[in-house]
Amino acid sequence: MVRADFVIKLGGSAITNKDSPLSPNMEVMEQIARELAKFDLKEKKIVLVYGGGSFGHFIAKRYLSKGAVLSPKGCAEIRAAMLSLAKIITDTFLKYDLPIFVINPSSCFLLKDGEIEPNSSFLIPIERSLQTGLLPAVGGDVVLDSVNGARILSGDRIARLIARRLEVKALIFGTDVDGILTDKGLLRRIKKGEIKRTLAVLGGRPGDVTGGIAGKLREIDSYLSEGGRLAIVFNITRPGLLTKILSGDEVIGTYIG
Ligand code: IP8
Repeated sequence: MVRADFVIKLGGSAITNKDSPLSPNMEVMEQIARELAKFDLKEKKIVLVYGGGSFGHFIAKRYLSKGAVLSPKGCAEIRAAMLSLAKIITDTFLKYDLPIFVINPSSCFLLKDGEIEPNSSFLIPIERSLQTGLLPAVGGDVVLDSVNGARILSGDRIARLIARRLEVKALIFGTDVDGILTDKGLLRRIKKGEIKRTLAVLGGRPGDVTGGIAGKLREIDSYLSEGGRLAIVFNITRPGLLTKILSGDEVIGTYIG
């Protein structure tokens, strides 16, 4: 069985400029690459998942109808936007000698009315790439659905599924905010049984087709119910925090589990 140490979700709000269509946040991407490059990936097994940000969400908004992407042209355009983002991430990480290896999500997952079809996830390429010393990366994307044609599969869901399968030490969500924020401020710790109560007091972010922070927390809830150990939500745009987490240190953020 293949195990990994961490699944890190690179939030679209961190690695792109969310208010500016098709605009990568190069400063943050470079900083993340610099921090990851400090680690020996043969020893620390990491899977990256990236969100759509101003690439995927910007295009998907035009084509979504009740959660489905009905137009073939829409599917192709969303894919194209996510491929552009994948290329930018790849080129940036390669500058730091990171052996990033982007894997196509629609070859790993199939949906049935928005849910992953039982026994249809094909994660062997991710496992093999880890064994080969690569840094596998999968993005949220448009994925084929046997009922609706195609739907958006969020990076948060992908991150949860991969983290469970590889039994990671922590499922890490790098965002552009300090963690789970309510009107009372930052929640430093959420116990497994408190997630539903927290969800009731959360607001959403406009322009996100996959549920924003509440969607993230729902995935974390499922992840922990399925036996996952720990999820961390933190601000990956703050230099040094990713390095600390990967080194086993605690940082400002929300620890859930
Ligand atoms: O940003 C959604 O992934 P997320 C990707 O992780 C698209 O929710 C294509 C909108």
